[in-house]
Amino acid sequence: MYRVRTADGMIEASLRGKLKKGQRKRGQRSGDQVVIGDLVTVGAGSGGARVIESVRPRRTWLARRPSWSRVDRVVAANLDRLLVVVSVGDPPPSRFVIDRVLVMGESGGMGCQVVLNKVDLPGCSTVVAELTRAYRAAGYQVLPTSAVTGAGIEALRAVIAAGSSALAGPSGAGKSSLLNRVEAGLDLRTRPVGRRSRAGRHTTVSSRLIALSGGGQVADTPGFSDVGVGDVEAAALGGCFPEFRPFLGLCHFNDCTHIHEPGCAVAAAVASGHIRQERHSSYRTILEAL
Ligand SMILES: Nc1nc2c(ncn2[C@@H]2O[C@H](COP(=O)(O)OP(=O)(O)O)[C@@H](O)[C@H]2O)c(=O)[nH]1
Ligand SMILES: [Mg+2]
Ligand SMILES: [Zn+2]
Repeated sequence: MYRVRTADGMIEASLRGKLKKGQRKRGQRSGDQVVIGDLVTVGAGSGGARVIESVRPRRTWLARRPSWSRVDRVVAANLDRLLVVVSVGDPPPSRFVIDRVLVMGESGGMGCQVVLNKVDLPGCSTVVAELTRAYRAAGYQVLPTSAVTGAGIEALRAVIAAGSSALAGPSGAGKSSLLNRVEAGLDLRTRPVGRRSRAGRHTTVSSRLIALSGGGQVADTPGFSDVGVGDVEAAALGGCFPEFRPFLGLCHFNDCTHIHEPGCAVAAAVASGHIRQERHSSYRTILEAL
């Protein structure tokens, strides 16, 4: 059953049988999947039941690759932005993980921002300053926050007050804690880092789009921590790095992979400091995995 928001309030609807065979197009519906954020039309079925009759093509999508699968699953559709949340300590941040999740958001057409959480932790100021500099240079807004002291929460609330957002990032980064801080009474479950058993991780099975009292909607989808990059073609990967974009198309070879080719404008931009070495390393690692 799906809960559908209509002009007359929330209703419950099931999926019409013939809808269940979706086309296999990147980011679009496949199998029997209708996900949070999908725009649907609902009609009357037999006995007063409501039935989802059609699903609009998706404007954006958020896909993840479950660790046990080779196929991506879209977990949310039509969201405006992806907030990539990492903690600046406990667990320590990984540049590669940030880049990987950013690629996931970029490839799904969402606007992305970086949230650096747990800035209350002692001794983190160097890391905060470094990450802030690096991701601003890449073209992203960077927001330092603490769910403990409340630092940056007002700014975070303002960011998500318009449109719809999802928070993604490693387990333990503080995504649920941040949302609880943004919206009193939300009461999402939070768990201490290191007390996470595999068995307990996927106990929530439903996803929902939460309407916030200050405006905006946030996706609450379980199991976001195992994010793997999928749903991006190797040739499109460079475009998922905003600071690469001015140089794409300027390489000597049309099919340049921006790794080893002579006359590569991206490599030249790395050499001249316009693109940071670490970001290019992440690009290379992700490309190899693809
Ligand atoms: N020191 C500190 N701890 C935090 C902060 N935010 C979350 N935590 C703690 O980090 C752990 C993981 O938080 P949780 O919200 O469950 O992370 P999630 O897996 O990303 O949803 C919990 O023990 C939280 O209390 C923060 O800003 N500062
Ligand atoms: Mg959580
Ligand atoms: Zn190139």
